Amino acid sequence: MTSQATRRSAVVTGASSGIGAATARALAEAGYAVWCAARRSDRIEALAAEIGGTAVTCDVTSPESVAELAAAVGDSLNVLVNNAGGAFGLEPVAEADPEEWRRMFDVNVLGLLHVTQALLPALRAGGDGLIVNVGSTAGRIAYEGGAGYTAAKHGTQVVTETLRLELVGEPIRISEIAPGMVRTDEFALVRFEGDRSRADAVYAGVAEPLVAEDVADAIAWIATRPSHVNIDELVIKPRAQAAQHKVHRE
Ligand code: 8X3
Repeated sequence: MTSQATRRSAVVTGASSGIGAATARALAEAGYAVWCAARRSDRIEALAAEIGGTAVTCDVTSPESVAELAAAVGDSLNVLVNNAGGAFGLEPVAEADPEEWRRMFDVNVLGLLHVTQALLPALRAGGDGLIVNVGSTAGRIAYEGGAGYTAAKHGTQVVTETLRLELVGEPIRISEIAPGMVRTDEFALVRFEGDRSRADAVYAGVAEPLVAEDVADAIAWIATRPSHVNIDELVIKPRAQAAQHKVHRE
């Protein structure tokens, strides 16, 4: 067992549920000391206790809150998983609520910016850094009703590419993982403001959507490649999803 002092460290945002919680578990399993960051303290405290990590209550949309995360993490960090994000609403452009778009840009793009800016010094100091941004297939395509979310996730994608250009020559790898259909407890439920039947309809008839653990496993794989290997982007979908609109339903 590696001692705490020499263990590689990771921060996972949005660690209170879904892909974030599963990623925190997968990285702990891979030997990382994991900082579990999210707004819901009770959930991340339980998770941190389970995996031997540390909980830090953090709202990525608040620079002050993110500064507290950076202060807790300290001088050195190896892996940052910018996972906090989400979709709100599915209205066509003609009827979309600008406030929902603002919230989506806030969490999926500006949140990523705040956390990345705050933790870059520690990633540099760690000497072998990795940033994994959790994007989406929604950052590759367009679909009806999705413009606010797809615009935000295209933002995640382009910020990732830009960062890779800007940091070349530094000991920091930059990756994006872009999941398609992943059945988590909250993603669709949050999108439809708790409407269970609309949320369930997203996955109706799909025998095996991805689950959070599938994505977490891929993130842990990215993190455990040798330091000179940068996985630029990894698109991951269930076998039943050939393309955004081409989903096999039984
Ligand atoms: C989630 C994928 O298809 O709901 O990031 O936009 S989708």
